[in-house]
Amino acid sequence: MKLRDVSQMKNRMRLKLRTLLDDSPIVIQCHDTPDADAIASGFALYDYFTSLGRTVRLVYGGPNTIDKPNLLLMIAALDIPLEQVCHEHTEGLLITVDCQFGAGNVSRLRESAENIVIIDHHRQEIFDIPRAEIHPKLGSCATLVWTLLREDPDYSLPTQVQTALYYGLYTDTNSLSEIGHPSDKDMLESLTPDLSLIGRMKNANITLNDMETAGLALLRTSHNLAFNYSVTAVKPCDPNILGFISDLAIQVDAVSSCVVFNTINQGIKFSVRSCVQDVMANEMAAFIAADVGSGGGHVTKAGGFIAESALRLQEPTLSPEAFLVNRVHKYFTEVDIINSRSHNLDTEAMSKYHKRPVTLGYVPTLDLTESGDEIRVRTLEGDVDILASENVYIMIGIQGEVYPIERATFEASYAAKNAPVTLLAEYTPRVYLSASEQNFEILERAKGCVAHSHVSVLATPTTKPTKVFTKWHDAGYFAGQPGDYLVLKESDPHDVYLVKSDIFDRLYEAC
Ligand SMILES: [Mn+2]
Repeated sequence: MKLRDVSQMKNRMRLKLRTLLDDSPIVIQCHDTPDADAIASGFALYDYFTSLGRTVRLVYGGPNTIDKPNLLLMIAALDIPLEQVCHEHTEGLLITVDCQFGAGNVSRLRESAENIVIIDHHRQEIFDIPRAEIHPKLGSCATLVWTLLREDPDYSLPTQVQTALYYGLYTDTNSLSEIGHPSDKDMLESLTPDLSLIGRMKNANITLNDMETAGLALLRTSHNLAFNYSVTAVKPCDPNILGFISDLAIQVDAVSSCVVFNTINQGIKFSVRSCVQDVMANEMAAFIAADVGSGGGHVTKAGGFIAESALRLQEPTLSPEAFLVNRVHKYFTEVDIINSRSHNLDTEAMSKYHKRPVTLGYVPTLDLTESGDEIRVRTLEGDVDILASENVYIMIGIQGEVYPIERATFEASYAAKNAPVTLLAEYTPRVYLSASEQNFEILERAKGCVAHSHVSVLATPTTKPTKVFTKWHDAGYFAGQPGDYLVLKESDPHDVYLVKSDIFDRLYEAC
């Protein structure tokens, strides 16, 4: 199971837009009651296919005609040829964006599921369509479309398309505050949108009704005294209100983490904020949405979406509101917390393993730039800034984790190995050099190496969600799901860490 999952997560797209050019006409469909992200994603693909001379339509279905002022402004100012259709039969290739053909939030424009492509960033709920590019960890579908477009070097994005994609990400991540995925940041830095139009759309987003809804929601916030968290249910309104309320709630003295949510578009949208070290907002958001949606973002600000259809399968009798409140409480009560400096783990019950000689990657910093220059490496876990010097190398772990290492330590611990470096990572770390304004995937310059000695460790699979505060990293913790391995070095029982279940066998073998 695991290897397949990992290959699905690779950030290289399986779908190539060039392979879709034989089908004509092309119909691109947004979800019903489209939002800025769906419109932006559809518009970018529309522009791409029309630039290659194809006949394309951009449509949405459902009874609701777009009436939000920011969306009307977006469509008019960027000249987006979006049409509303009803029960129409469409010929040719049908691409659903920001939604999945057959799901409840998108009108069916086709009897059979033939000749369909899905491009989406929500949790997968449709499994019978082979050409589906679904990446739930991305902040917006716009990011996914941008990644696909970037693979075609002959296409350059017009300013209108750049503006649309920027605004799609902006609105889907609570004004960019809940961005967590490195691809979202890559896109943000590469785009040059029309900022004056973005400014006008920002200020046409919330209605007077939304403002009143926010006021009512604040009155009904519930607070948990034992764990200092608050939960606020908001009536249906613009999702940006959730960010506004949670930014306010987290400033309250007695609130150290908070969740604000409402029901929209076939699911629950929620925002998470935290101001304490033992609750990372992005990890809490992922916990809340586990198995029923997707969540992520920053350490202090995050958000997510729960699909109602997935929820109904798991908890047929529970209201979405009750489900969310239960999950939040579970987050605080059902987690094992291990502090590596003062744990009392039963090492007798753990099994002994050796580290396998796995090829890791490394790059001497002077191979990238001049001494004294700043190197930024973008990883799934965040950006890592390293100062280039003769004595600093960069290590690249098998899951794409990146950290600096002193040259002397490297030479004492590893031997260079002439072998390709392959990562089991959803995102290949990317190097940004400010001095030369270049950026590229780190594997383009990485060399292989293998650890000298076979280190032996004690390990055991976890049975609960687990947070480990390691001795190496004071700023936060590492979080694991049940089944991930708790590992400690035999030579140093205070060196405790977690290894994901899907790569444990690759890295360790039983003694
Ligand atoms: Mn979206």
